[in-house]
Amino acid sequence: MPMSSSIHHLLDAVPEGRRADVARRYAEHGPALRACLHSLYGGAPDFELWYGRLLCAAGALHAGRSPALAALDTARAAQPDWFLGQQMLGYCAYVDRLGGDLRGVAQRIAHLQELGVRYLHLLPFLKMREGENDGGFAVASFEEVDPRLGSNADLEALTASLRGAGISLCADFILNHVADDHPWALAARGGEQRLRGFFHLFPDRVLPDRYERTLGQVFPQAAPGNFTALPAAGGWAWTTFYPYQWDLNWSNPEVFFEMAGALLRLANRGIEVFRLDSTAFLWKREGTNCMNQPEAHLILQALRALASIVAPGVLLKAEAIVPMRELPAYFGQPAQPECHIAYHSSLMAAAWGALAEQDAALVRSVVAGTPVLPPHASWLSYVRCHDDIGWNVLRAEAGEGSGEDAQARLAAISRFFAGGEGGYARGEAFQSSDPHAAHGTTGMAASLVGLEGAQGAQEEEMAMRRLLLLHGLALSFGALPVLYMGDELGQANDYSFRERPDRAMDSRWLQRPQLDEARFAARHDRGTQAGRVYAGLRALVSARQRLPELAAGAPRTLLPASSALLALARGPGFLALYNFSGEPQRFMLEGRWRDVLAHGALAGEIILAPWAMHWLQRDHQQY
Ligand code: OTU
Repeated sequence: MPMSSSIHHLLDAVPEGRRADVARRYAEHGPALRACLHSLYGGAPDFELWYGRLLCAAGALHAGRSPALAALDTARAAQPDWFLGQQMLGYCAYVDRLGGDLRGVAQRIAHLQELGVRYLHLLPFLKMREGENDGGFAVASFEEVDPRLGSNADLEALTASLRGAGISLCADFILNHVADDHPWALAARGGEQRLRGFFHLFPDRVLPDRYERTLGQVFPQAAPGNFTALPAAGGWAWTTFYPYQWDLNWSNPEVFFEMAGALLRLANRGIEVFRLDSTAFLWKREGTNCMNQPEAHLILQALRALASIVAPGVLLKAEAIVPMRELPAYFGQPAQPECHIAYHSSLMAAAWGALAEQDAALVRSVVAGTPVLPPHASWLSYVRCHDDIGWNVLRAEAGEGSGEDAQARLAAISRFFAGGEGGYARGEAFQSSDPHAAHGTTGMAASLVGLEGAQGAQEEEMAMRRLLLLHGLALSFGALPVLYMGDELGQANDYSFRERPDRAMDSRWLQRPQLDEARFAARHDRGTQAGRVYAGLRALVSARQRLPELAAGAPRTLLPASSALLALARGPGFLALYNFSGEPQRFMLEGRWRDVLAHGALAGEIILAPWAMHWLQRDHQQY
């Protein structure tokens, strides 16, 4: 279809004053949009009609953008680097645990500002499945906020207040699956053909068994296998995660149409960043693990192109917990961009691994192998999140050099964090009772670094150093760093999930506590553990804000150092040193440096205390 005839579909509903802008954006991103969608769905006989319908809907969705959001679109388009600066800092929390509900979250804005937060990721808050719902990752409606957490009006009020405070709201967009009580799943169960086509449903085990030969398992204990029997409806549904999370069939253009609309309607409520959940799993192909398929990337590129036309202020973030070599694809190509941001889960896992091994080798290998990103894109760095630390992303790095079997090496790390080897950690092995397998580790950061179990001031000091070391790396790596709620106060594991039958089988609940009000109230009191953690973290955040070398795009280099030590330079003017071991480490500085945290001048050989870190800025003063 020639451009001229498609553009009138798009512009029809767009108000006069915004048409030129939208037309210009379509000229820029329309070709990629069409090309991706044509590769995915061009075989359908009514493709042209469908594409026209999609553009009509897109125009109407753009028309639905408020003046404030349209202004944001313009501002972001003029400054596409807005999220890459060293002032950018994220914070991630569950709505109920941070503030009870969305209105309560608005009451926490001052706290977020005190921390320097500019980006708030609220874990799923859309209407969720009744009963078990994987912490909201089983969505029953993309169109309404869960009534327990508030209303759509509350969401719009919250995004407006956050925007006023300079904080962008990030929300999960769970696009791989819906809850089994989502109206689409209910209709499919009831036999409605159109909706059956939204899912991967099978009459018997023939195809499921063939797929299973090459599929992995995300929750091998709590939800083994990838297919769920539907006794009433007959047959089987593809359910990669829990049995009540039905995978959507993205090879159906109607799924794309509905999901793209859902995303853009949420954007019109003021959500600025979408965490695209489980992006790796969107496309199925027999004989593969059904992850990272080329078509999954085409879907994401099409969503990006559509958002760039309709709501260019919006950012897309890939949550693909996959080996590092698979990650660059999630950023796309300069001519066909995909996501703006992607989780660097290899860096996160490697930092924990290095701590367990008291050797920086794993993290060095990840830093060295981290590809340079296209412009206007960023990694997301983090210490902990609501999920487990998945060890399998590190298989390639763990197999390097050591001569040891990668699996055995990762399993040893996993055992360490489960409290083995007489160590300080108080975590658990996730979804694995086999001591030789490494799946994941759960637990709050404070518990994993030994703060929970620390006896006396000396042990607490060492645990605190380990906690700040990990935060220091996340903050200095060159990424959008995201703090996990409770970590700023050194909150420990929450063991109460064991008493709840709907949660007991999933130890990720260990790291999902309520915000501890007592610790929160004591955050400015350095006489308390919470106060000491908070002060240490804030010192790192405020130092970072003053260091343009720590922006996401600035170059990073590894300097030679002893094996336990990570020496990470950011350009010629900044050097971060991290001692991952309990033994002092020597390092030879070239030239004169200033310690930006301890405020002293340094030169020549320095000795890093156990688990100590330094942030150094080159001293240009002449002596
Ligand atoms: C994501 O996670 C979410 O972050 C989890 O909280 C959800 O349970 C899951 O999707 C289903 O919606 O596969 O690519 O190993 O790292 O489940 C990302 C556990 C995922 C998570 C994994 C994950």
